Amino acid sequence: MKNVLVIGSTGQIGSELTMKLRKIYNGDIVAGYIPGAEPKGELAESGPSMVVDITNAQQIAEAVDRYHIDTIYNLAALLSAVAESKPQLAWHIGIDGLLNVLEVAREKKCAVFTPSSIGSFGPNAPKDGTPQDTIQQPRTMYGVTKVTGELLSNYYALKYGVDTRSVRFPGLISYVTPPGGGTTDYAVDIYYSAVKGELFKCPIAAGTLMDMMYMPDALRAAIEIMEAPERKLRHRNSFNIASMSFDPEVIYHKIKQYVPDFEMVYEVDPLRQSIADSWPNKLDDTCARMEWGWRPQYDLDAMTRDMLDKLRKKLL
Ligand code: AKB
Repeated sequence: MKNVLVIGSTGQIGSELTMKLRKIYNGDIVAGYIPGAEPKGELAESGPSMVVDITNAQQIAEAVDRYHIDTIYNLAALLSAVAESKPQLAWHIGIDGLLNVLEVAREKKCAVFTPSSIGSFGPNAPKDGTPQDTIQQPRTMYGVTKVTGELLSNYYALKYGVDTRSVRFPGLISYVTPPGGGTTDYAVDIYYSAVKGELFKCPIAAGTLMDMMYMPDALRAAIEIMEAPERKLRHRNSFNIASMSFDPEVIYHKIKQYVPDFEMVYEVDPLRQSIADSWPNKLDDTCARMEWGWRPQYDLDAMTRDMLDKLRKKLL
């Protein structure tokens, strides 16, 4: 049995992860949300939920006590482009919030998962085959909070024995809950345009490679890393994980194989482009493969077929 608190349960990852955790564990999987982002539908009906604002340590502690929580998934964050326009808020949620989670976890002996990102690197890291352990000098507030989060989580593991673990997520692609304010969001939006028969205006320039991943693989990674035997882990925060890397031309032509009339033009957004230019082209995920058996299941073709199929059912 496992009792899990998901903070940020109605966001892009949280909404799907909470449902998946409820399917595999028979304890209480608590959907933590902030007012204005209440769970709806199946997410609201299939298990407990309560207001848990990550910036409020008391609310986190109350949820942990009430449901005898043993694991916290901390998914509260601003995505990269939004974080650049609200850097103080990004820090407050990403780092002050994480400190609240870690303190509650220390006192109440919970394990903690806090995602990092490909955004935790920066222009000085090797761009191709970006190693697990390398220079992390991001120039975005998003990246700064991600590196700080990795270090802080490792500190709590070393100093207090808190079982903190995480992965560096690539851009995540899903047909369920849209992302908001990320640099990689174009790779989700492009499928919506293709299915709706609309011209897609791509905010990222041709030739810009970024790691991407289909949501089912990302959810599996978030669960498998927390279930991995601790003795096998040489790293904790955070593991590189990867499944595919492409630029807008590659995904456009892949979609066109299945939607021949689909058209795309470029309207590059300077903010998102500058962020993307500072990120890796492709991560090396050897350590995750060796230490806890990470293996992606979806490549670009399998993801594209599934996205188009699911979005047609959802939108048409
Ligand atoms: C973003 O684009 O901000 C995120 C990420 C890669 O961390 N999807």
